[in-house]
Amino acid sequence: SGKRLRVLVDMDGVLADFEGGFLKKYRAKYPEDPFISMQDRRGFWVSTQYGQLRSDLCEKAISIWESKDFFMELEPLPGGLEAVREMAQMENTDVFICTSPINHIQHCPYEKYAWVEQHLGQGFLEQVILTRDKTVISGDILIDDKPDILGVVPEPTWEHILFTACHNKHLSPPQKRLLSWADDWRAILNSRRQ
Ligand code: DGP
Repeated sequence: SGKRLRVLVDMDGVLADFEGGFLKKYRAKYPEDPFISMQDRRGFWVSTQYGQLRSDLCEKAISIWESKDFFMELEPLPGGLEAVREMAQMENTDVFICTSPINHIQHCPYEKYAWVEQHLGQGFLEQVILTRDKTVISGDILIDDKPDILGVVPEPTWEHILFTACHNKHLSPPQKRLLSWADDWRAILNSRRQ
């Protein structure tokens, strides 16, 4: 086995509980307004589904993740931090956290780095990639909960493994799935080693 394996791991919905953090803060800020339970979530874009529920709720949803401390205070998803730490220790394996910041730049990019430093340590900052286009990043595997990952490169080098989330669990995707971090992620990595 000669070559190193490069694993790209998404952050929101894979390592950090974006959906749970959103719902908690949305309900606290707008207690009189309707909300969408995790069970009823459909589609990647939270603001799109809230806008369909009632048109004014689109911008109310956006106000939540544009707020200071939203990204910093996201809870880690079960098993995710342990998995990336284990990957980082594996022989012939390089792991990077590959995440798209929102376009409201005041807090999100800083807080994503701060979250990684807090939960994985300062050394792990070397492994962070912020990009709005994941297709230009080369790797063997990308573990991500977004069903359609598109960009300027038509055939990215990575195989997309769809990480199961409340918004994608009803789909029949073309990709292999990782159901959670309790699922066999080690076998998925080994299947891409040569
Ligand atoms: P990524 O998970 O790396 O593909 O990043 C996508 C980001 O977008 C993540 O922080 C979640 C966030 N997001 C979720 N729903 C919406 C939405 O409706 N609008 C915007 N602008 N961002 C959203």
